[in-house]
Amino acid sequence: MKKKHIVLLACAAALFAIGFAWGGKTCLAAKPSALKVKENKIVNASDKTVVLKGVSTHGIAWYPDYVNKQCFKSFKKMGANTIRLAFYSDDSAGYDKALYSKVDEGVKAATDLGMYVIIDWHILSDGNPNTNEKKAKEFFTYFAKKYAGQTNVLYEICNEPNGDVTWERDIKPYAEKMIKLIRKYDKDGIIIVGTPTWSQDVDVVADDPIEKQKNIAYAFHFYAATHKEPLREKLKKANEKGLPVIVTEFSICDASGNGNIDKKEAKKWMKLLKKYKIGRVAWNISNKNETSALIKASCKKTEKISKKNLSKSGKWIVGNW
Ligand code: IDC
Repeated sequence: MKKKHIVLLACAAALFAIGFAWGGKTCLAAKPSALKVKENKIVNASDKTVVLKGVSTHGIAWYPDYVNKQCFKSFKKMGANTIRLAFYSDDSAGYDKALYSKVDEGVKAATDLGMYVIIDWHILSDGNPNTNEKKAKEFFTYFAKKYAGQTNVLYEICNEPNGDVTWERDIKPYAEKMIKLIRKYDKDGIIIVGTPTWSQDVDVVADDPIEKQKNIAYAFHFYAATHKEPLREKLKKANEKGLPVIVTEFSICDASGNGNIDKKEAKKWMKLLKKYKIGRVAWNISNKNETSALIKASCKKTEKISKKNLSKSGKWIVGNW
């Protein structure tokens, strides 16, 4: 072979290798790796910790227009790898089976973008998860059947149990039923279980976690202007006891979703979450006139949102998460 040919061959091989690596990379970007729970961490197939960082929709009954690919892409560009789709469970809060198709749209948009997506059964005014159990079963049968094997989908089975509800008597038995139901279809997807007192009492759950099940994590929520050191203590205790926790909802204002921002407390929260490599999903994708809305009230866009369209809380969050 002539020297010229060897050089040509080497160039072709190099180009092929570059193309292959690039193709591999785009492939990886399009398909987030499957997750599992290992000890108190969310990890990928190679046991590397994955920090879920993202944004939650508002109730999709009220703000359906933000459930679209261009909107989610805007947040991806600002660092999000996760979308949470909040489906309120109570009739008084917009429950409507016709909205299943919105969840499907949201899952597709997130999947096309290579993002993780949490399907959230958003109990709130119905404080006890058992209140709407029948509807929950119908909901998770539909979605677990549909997304079994789709590794970027996570199920959150009861947003925030509250009121006269205990872990042992109400939430744990509900969770065991839902896990059994979801596992009929989806054997591996991560299931996130809400915890007592608006998903705050992870310390209580850490003493009595669900057993003999894999890929179970627990929800922990905070609003920095209301929840401070005493709540961080609960998270620290749960973490020490080995409970896998994901912050599926937080903001830096008060627990009403409105009021003042507390940046000092917010910084303390972020420091702790980063230390523990705990995932965090910010409430909420809307331009509602409330502090927790991530988009400015004056911005009417529902896609191609940029940093300058964000509210004060939105700007702080994407700059500090
Ligand atoms: C709030 C919304 C608000 C809405 C209210 C009732 O921000 O616009 O009117 O719900 O549906 C939660 C809940 C979440 C709340 C949020 C702020 O999970 O649904 O959203 N919050 O109050 N837990 C703690 C705070």
